[in-house]
Amino acid sequence: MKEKSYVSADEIRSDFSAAMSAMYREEVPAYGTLMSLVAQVNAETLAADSHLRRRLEETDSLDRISEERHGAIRLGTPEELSMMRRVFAVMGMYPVGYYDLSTAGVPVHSTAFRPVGDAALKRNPFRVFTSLLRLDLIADATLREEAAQVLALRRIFTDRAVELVEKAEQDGGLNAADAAVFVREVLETFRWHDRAIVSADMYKRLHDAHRLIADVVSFKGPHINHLTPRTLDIDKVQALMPEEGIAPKAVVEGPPTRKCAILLRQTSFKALEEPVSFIGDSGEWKAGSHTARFGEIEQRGIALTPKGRALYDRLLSDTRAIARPAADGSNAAEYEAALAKVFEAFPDDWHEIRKQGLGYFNYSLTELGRATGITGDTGIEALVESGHVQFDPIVYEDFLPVSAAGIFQSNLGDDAAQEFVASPNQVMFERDLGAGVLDEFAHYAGIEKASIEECLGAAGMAVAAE
Ligand code: OOG
Ligand code: NI
Repeated sequence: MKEKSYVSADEIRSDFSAAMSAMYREEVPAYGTLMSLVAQVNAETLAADSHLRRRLEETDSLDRISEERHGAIRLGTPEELSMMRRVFAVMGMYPVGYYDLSTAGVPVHSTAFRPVGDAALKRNPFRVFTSLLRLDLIADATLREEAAQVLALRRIFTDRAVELVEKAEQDGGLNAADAAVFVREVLETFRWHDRAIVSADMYKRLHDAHRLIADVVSFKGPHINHLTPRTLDIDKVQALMPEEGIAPKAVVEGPPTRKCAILLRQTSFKALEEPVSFIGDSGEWKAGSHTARFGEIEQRGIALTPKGRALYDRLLSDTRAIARPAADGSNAAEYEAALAKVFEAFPDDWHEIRKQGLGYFNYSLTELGRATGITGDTGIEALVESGHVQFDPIVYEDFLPVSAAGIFQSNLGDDAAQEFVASPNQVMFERDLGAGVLDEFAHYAGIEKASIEECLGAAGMAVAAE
């Protein structure tokens, strides 16, 4: 049984997210600039759109937005991944979804650790996109072996962090003092280290094989490589970024600008070239540089059903058949025009999206529904029709593989495009993780279903949801 003195996982997650944000802000000042810009644009958007403000307030989603962010890390070994899963579990974060990025020329596969369940998400939706390096995709066997040896020797978690994870698992939670130490100790794993654990020569060979391999293998730990605040108007932030001295990538990833936001739109600025030092021949440090950390912003829209997602995937691939965004941004206008045109086929009206079963919605009683009560043997559709029940889009909490690949690519540099044979391997990933990843669609469907049942229950009806 849980003792009262245990701190909730939600609270530990919130504290950790805040600590990570403070650390990254200090390490990468442009992140702080981006945060201020996003806060300003969000405030303006809400001031100009009272309907949006009211819906966010009434669905308890307004508070979470100013605190909302995701980060990303890249791990080197199965042991690191499975320990990371246990660390995140203490914070109420679970692996959702499987993303294969080998198709996009990036030798990793990934999941996102995030809270699951409506209440936890409302409290703090902190997520971490977590990739595992796939040494099996490296052609050079000698280099593969050397990289594996370096990775096998490093310890990315402090002893105290591991102890506290074990304690939390055994006791079913952490008290306030332990939780505070846990946050501080786990933060160490995400810290930037400017001293590499390899020589300049080895770094170069890893880098020549793939930039990402050098990033994962050469350092003491999986430094957080970006933290992404959530904006309510990504086009506006993208347009304002240059004024703040930040150059965004040429195109926004994901769907085009729309009235009804769907899924996820993201944009980033290029990774910084930062001074690091490598192990020299006789123990001295040798100066060099490494490029890994960047900034990103995102706007989140409605979670799509499998039918909606299939339509999205088809339209995105149709767009990319017309124009594929070039890394140097030279065809950005052409790509954006094609994207807007092709996506005209995706309804841009909440009623239509709902009617066609393309998105997930959260149902609640309207003022009328609350005032008059509901009688009779009516289903949810009739209640919507009669104005007793309203619906709000459920926010998409996950990621998109094509967008993620675009974000990776823009940070790997234009010369990094590389071909790998597409080889998704969810079975191997889950074995390394030590657990299955959750299915995002089932999760959204569950939230929608619960909201319908609550409406029908509130109406005192035993009618099953249609
Ligand atoms: C992760 C890139 C993917 C996103 O938001 O899609 C990502 C990485 O660069 O490690 O963060
Ligand atoms: Ni990201």
